[in-house]
Amino acid sequence: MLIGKTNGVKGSEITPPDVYLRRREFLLGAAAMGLLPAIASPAQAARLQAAKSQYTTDEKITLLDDITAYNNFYEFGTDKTDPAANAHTLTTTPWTVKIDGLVDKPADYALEDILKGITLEERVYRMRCVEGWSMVIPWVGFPLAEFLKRVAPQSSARYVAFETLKRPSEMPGQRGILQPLPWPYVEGLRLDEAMHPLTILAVGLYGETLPNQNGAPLRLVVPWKYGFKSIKSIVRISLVDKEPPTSWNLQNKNEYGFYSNVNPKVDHPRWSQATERRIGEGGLFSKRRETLMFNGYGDQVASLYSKQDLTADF
Ligand SMILES: Nc1nc2c(c(=O)[nH]1)N[C@H]1C(S)=C(S)[C@@H](COP(=O)(O)O)O[C@H]1N2
Ligand SMILES: [Mo]
Repeated sequence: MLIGKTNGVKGSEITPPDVYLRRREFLLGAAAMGLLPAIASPAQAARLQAAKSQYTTDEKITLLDDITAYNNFYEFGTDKTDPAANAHTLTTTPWTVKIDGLVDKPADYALEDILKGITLEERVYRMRCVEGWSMVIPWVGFPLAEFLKRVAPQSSARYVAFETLKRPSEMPGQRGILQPLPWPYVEGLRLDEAMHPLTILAVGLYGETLPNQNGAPLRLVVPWKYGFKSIKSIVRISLVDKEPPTSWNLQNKNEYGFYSNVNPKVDHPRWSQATERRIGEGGLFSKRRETLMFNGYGDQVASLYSKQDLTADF
């Protein structure tokens, strides 16, 4: 994975947390009154709940301007600032997600139909990039398990494969001669990981519709794994019986495994994974934080891997 420039974080255009909180109150209120068309539809927005639960960290939330200005989304370029500069060209309506493979209800689902009857929740998750930085992001989304149950996986299904849009006309990173990854971007989870209550599909952040650079209109969020597992702008979800290919593993199998659980004790071949830099915390010279096993979600997910050697299954 390319290590991009580290000086792209904007500190000037900040949204102070108290302004965000007030705005969020407003947004949730507006949503309840049906005034907010931002998240999918007013009816959806009305169901948005700010859930305080075991799935929400109370760590300081990263500023909106950092979450939307410092991104990885190689379809729009490999620099951290490229997605914010280029992703506005992506058309996200209409949006269809193909569900296929080992399911009883395969279909091309319109995003609105996926969201029908679903309660959106806000969940504040720590996110850790394999490159050594982290953020705390207030996602708006719903458990992937809820949607998977609706499409009825067959008993032979063992894994879930995900695919991002491939549309070179709107994705400059997919044009030209030198491309950093094979397209479409693909990812995968074991079925038990996909069904885990921490695993969500996100449609928004900071109480608003997902910005394009963060993976609009629908992206996966798996907070105990390195960021690249959280695939953006999903157009296909397939239930399969074998471990599916994943983009970074295809690009370099010695550096990126299928599991990619955050693990301070298993270093990347070219750098340590023991510490991280929290985006927004005083820039390059501020103290790095210790990285936590499973990104701090060990109590909830360690049991999924009790029979595995995580040095071999990295
Ligand atoms: N389709 C797609 N999904 C992707 C990526 C990508 O390049 N393309 N980058 C991944 C990586 S490496 C990270 S760290 C996260 C970043 O998500 P964020 O920009 O919302 O913080 O998205 C992940 N999902
Ligand atoms: Mo990442």
